[in-house]
Amino acid sequence: MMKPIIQSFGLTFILFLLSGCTIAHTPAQLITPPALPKQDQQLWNAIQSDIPESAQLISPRGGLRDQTIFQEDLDLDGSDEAVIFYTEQSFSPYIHFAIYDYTEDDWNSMVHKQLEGYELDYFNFMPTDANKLSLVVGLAQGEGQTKQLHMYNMNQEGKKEIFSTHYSNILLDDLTQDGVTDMTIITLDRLNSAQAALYQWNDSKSVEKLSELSLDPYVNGYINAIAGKVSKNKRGIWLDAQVGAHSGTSYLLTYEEGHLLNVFEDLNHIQTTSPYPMESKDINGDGIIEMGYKIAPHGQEYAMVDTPWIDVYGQWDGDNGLIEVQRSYFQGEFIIVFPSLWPEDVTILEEDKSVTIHNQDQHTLMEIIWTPKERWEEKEQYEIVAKTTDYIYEMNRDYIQHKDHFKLWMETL
Ligand SMILES: [Ca+2]
Ligand SMILES: [Ca+2]
Repeated sequence: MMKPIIQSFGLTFILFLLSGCTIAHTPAQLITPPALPKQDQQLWNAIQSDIPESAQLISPRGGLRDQTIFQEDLDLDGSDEAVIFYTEQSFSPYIHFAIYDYTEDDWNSMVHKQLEGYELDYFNFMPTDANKLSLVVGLAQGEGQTKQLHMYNMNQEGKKEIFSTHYSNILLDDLTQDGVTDMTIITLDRLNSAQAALYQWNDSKSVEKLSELSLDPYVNGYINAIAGKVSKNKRGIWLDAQVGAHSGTSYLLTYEEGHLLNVFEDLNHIQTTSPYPMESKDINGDGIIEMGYKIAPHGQEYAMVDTPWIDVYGQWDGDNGLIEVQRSYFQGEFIIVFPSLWPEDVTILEEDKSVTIHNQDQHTLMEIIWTPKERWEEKEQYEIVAKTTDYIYEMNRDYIQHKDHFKLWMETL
């Protein structure tokens, strides 16, 4: 009985070290954990003595992911508070929540409560009243169930709920670009209604809805929602939905003159749909989020599963268009990012353990082959570009100048 507990604390302890709240360590230092600064060791002791032995700290699915202990000065009194969430699966499915306050040279439990949810879908801090931090907690009752957002302020009496709503996605950003964090809530009631609503803390000390926008409710669900820079000068949200049997569509939401705007809503000439859904992301590392869609190579419109799809990423031009920033081809374990000088109308020949890309004159632009490790032999015409657990990947030396355009998929994550 003791062993799993020790293991769970051990893992949590490492996550704690990695959480980077107030302590940062390089991986090399983690091999022999250094003594924690006194205040962090005290916090760890306070948590261990406060929560049940079988408790496991949990990290949220969205928001401040990959962390289990959240340290911030919530009330701006100059000393940190610490927030944790935990479950005790063997006793109850509910999530518990605790806040510790650093006073009189030690950590003291300030709030310790059971929450009305089984899964911690989202957690983040949002500056609200006089820049004090509110807690934004998203709880789910289980897969596919309604999710509920609770927003809390801390005061002497403990936590006070200042706002609550059901949601599909929560995005904290500064869409209005006034320097104040705002919150966009996406809600989808499939086949009935879908909305995006933008909220901001206002001078009369409450969460105010600045704008609301109707979205298409005929989608299966959102696979991804990401807020940030969406063009050189504009912040926004790319919302990626799955539609129909397998397709995807993406919406770009921005804030213009006091209103949320669905940028491409009436522009049928812009490709924001894809035969398979793709997640919007900053694909080229320029700090701006791009949306992705798949296209069939020139003349290769085969059955869905047989098509050697090309992934295209487009960046909003800030007006009515998308600027293509990257094309790539993905196969099993690797990605070929197309050099910008390649023509648009390439064809892709997929064979057993080889891929060849041609232009329309049948000139080869790249050739990749792969061989199971145990059968590999050196070949004069090919150069090894990557090795995985099972395969050795080689590129035809005639095209080796594009070596950097071949990437193992794992390395792009
Ligand atoms: Ca404080
Ligand atoms: Ca980008």
